[in-house]
Amino acid sequence: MSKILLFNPKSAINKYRIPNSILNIAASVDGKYDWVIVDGNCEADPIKKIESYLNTGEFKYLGFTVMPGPQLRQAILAAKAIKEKFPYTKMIWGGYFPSNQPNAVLYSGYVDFIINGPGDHAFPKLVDALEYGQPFEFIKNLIYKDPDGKISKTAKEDLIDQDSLPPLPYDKLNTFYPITKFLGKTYLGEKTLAYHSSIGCPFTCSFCAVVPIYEARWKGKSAQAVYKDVKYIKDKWGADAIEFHDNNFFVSEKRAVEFSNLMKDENMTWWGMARIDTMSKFKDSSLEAIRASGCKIIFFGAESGNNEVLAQMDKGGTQTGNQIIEFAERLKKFDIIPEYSFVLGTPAPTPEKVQAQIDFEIDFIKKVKHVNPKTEIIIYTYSPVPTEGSEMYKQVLASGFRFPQTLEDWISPAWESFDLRKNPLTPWLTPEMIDKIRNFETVLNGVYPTVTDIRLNALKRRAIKIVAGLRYKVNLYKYPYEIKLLQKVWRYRQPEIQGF
Ligand code: B12
Ligand code: SF4
Repeated sequence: MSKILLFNPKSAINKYRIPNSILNIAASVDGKYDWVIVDGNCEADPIKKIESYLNTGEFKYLGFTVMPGPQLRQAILAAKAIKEKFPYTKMIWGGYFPSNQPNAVLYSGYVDFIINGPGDHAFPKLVDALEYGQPFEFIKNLIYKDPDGKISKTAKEDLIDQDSLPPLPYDKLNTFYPITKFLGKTYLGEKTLAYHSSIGCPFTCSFCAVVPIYEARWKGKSAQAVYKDVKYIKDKWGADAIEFHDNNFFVSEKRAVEFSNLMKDENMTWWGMARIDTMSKFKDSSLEAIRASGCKIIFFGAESGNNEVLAQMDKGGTQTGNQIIEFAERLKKFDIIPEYSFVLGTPAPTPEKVQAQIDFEIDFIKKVKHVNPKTEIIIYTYSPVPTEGSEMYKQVLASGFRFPQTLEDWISPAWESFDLRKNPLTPWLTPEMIDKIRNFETVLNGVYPTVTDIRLNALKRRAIKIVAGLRYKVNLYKYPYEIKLLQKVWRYRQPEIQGF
């Protein structure tokens, strides 16, 4: 029986995380097929490592997980090199990038199949079909190129009951790379575990890459199952903190509270992502239980303080500008730090309106900081996501903006910056507008350096704060070279580029 090689192309600069995407895929074939994992984050030369496995002649199936940005770059380089040297291998890509950009991926000529969304059932079924020469066209969550060159997508599978999934093969991963290598030091703890407890999201924000794949669906593991996994890693490898990588960890108040109650004596610190409107409805007792269990900081996509822009983004739910401010204030009482991300630079009919909107958000962010100075602010420049059918998508196309067509285009330097949400290439944003956003961010980060940067000590924070404080008070953001210099010298961390 042929073997399977699973590859996690390099995605993190220095903080390794458990490669959950391919670990889930490994779990789906564990015990049935022999598999190995190559993690680009842990290998100096991952292509050489992959070749060393393929040279044995035992491997036929290659599974790559791919998200946009630098991970895509290594995925392309590796896929090209491997397919040229080992043309008989079947190259299968999964993850957000191929699911959302199937044409560019399949027309590249070196990817054979895409798993569209969850691969827990689709991947083993596809490998079985290829291994035994059976038809694959009826397997759900699949995208492939027909013999006539047309791209075909099969039906989407209902979201799988997450508790029915096989356990993650942590012990086997540990034979390739020590698990402790993935339990990094963060502001949450000395050994931070990355865990994914639910899939999808019930909302349909028009800028979000989760929407076309999950179509407003969400499924979570039970609190008990999550607790069991966390406890296993804690007891076996000493994890003392958790980053929940779910798109929306707090969809269910009941699950969040149940989990918190299970965790309360574990002495672990944790973090997760949520929506402001959902959590605003949580009872005080729930927020207390969540904090008491070690949840110190929660990430919220605030996006905008302007209700019209929230509607334009199809933020859904009931989120409003007032609610964003009130909730930041409410969380103070529970000693939970809100980490708010804003998206500046959304399209508007005239350049004046685009500029006015940016100025509005800057003022709004200052109001949030005023009611709760501990609020962490992350500023993104709006980068369109091809969510066909949404109002925002229509506006984006009408402005003349076009997405790249080939895989090579996606990794051109300009598009890489786009993926990192730094240089959006959008026609309605002038260089001056982008400068204003970035300069405000520099000054804001100077006045309120992020708590997530464990390299900045109190003295350095204070020095930067004094320099930036004056500018902040008088709204003078242009040319903040002195702050940039200090941040460069002390290597300021940027969560919006490096990921959380
Ligand atoms: C962890 C994570 C990271 C980590 C890297 C993780 C790693 N592998 O080392 C870090 C923090 C480094 C990171 C960075 C970035 N990330 Co990121 N990241 C995530 C996150 C939160 C979780 C991914 C994960 O582990 N999921 C757990 C697994 C179980 O789920 P999954 O990946 O969906 O896998 C399932 C299916 O997709 C499929 N599948 C996935 N891979 C494969 C492979 C094969 C072979 C098969 C068959 C199937 C398959 O099957 C799996 C099981 O069902 C996702 C959001 C999310 N919740 O998924 C964003 C996400 C993937 N990231 C995203 C982005 C944009 C980035 C950045 C480019 C930008 C940024 N500022 O965050 C940077 C890039 C920086 C860099 N240097 O590369 C976006 C992608 C959006 C898009 N347009 O496609 C996401 C969706 C977040 C978002 N909502 O915007 N990220
Ligand atoms: S709430 Fe968050 S994850 Fe859900 S659709 Fe909106 S942006 Fe995406």
